[in-house]
Amino acid sequence: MYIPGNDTYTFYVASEDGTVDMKINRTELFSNCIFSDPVEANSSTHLCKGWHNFTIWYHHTAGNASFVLSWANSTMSKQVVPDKNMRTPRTELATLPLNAFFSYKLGFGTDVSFTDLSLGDNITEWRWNFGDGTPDEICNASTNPTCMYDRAGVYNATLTVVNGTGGMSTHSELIGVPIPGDVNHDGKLSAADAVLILQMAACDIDIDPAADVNLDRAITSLDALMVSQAVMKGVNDE
Ligand SMILES: [Ca+2]
Ligand SMILES: [Ca+2]
Repeated sequence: MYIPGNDTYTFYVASEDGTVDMKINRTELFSNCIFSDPVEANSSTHLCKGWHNFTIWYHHTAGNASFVLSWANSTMSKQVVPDKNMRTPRTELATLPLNAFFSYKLGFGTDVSFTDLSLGDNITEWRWNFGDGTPDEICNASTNPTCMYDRAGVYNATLTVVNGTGGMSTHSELIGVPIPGDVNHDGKLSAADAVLILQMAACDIDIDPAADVNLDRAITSLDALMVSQAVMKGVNDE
């Protein structure tokens, strides 16, 4: 499901007789929620803008099958989740086709954290390749790994998922890992980077994890000093 912006979202499920189980990013939002009459239940969670793995089971027991999923956030009043926010059309949700997918986030230093967002029934293997020449990381459960790259660069990371019936799906993304300290992202260290890091350290705003040069997970004047020293050394070497 595509979430249009960072916010707290309330999901509403309205159903007739039946049981509903719903997960977002593998976290239960509704767990075996039982409806004995046409009723509505709701649950809230904070979500960031982007694609999220969304799974819903609806077991219908008696009467006319009906199921409606709605949502609301701080700026949007309750409405049915539009089809354009669904990767798979509603009518095809009975069997989930195998679809490898992940998101990633740049962290401190050269850390990149990955989030598995693959969809599909009966996935038996998740095979991560971080594109840096290290062997594939093979898991038999969904994981959200972190890769610490040796150096800055562009890496082609790939996730392959395999299901119990021999199906396979692959998703790749090019990941630009910045040079630690290169906070203006121009591919080199300069005095401008040191100034920006000092501003981050002083004001604690617009924090860029690439500013953490000494990898202590904090942005301080020491990081700016290290960038300055690297720049000075570059000048002296020339
Ligand atoms: Ca720079
Ligand atoms: Ca630091």
